[in-house]
Amino acid sequence: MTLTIYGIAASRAIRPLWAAEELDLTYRHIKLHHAAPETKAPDYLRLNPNGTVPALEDDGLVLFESLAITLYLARTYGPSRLWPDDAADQARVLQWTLWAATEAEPPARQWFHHTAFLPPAERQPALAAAALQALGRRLAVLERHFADGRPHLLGDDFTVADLNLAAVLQRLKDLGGGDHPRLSAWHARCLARPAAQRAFALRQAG
Ligand SMILES: N[C@@H](CCC(=O)N[C@@H](CS)C(=O)NCC(=O)O)C(=O)O
Repeated sequence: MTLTIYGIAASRAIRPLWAAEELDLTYRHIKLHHAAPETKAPDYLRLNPNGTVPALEDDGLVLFESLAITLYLARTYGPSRLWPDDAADQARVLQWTLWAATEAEPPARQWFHHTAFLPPAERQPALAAAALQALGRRLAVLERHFADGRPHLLGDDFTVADLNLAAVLQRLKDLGGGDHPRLSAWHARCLARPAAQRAFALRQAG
């Protein structure tokens, strides 16, 4: 069966789409909108019981959780590319991916919800400000991490850890990234990759 990615590019499906582009994979893209009723219908809930996007099908394997999907694609199709060979580096990929999910994404999401996503009447500026403050501490950690001039999270090579964190911090400029030059340079470097450009261009294509 063809590798299939469910979810429009203007959703967290951008993460597996970007990984698939990095790995030059042939894949089927089902442009399922996250608000579409189909996401809550039995056929789709069999793939992702959460009723959210993305989901992935690959030769009998069904997966949800965007960052688990990118890790799977990197390990399966990218040894020595997105997925490092060395066990210590693999542990660092997991470290930064879990950090992206647990430290960076919750405040980034809270900020987005209370500045753009929720209807204006439901937005709480105090929660948006608290999210930015919480994020500031995390961004400072990253700025210090890049202080030695390393181009990517693990060192010289771009890995799926960079992809995961850069995608989670896709609104870095609005989140205070401008105060962190090395972090901003890393982020720009990741998003300038041809595969990232191809994946994000899918947002324009609908
Ligand atoms: N932790 C999940 C979150 C998935 C998620 O919440 N996706 C959003 C779109 S970006 C969604 O489908 N929302 C629809 C809903 O919650 O009903 C992941 O990373 O895959």
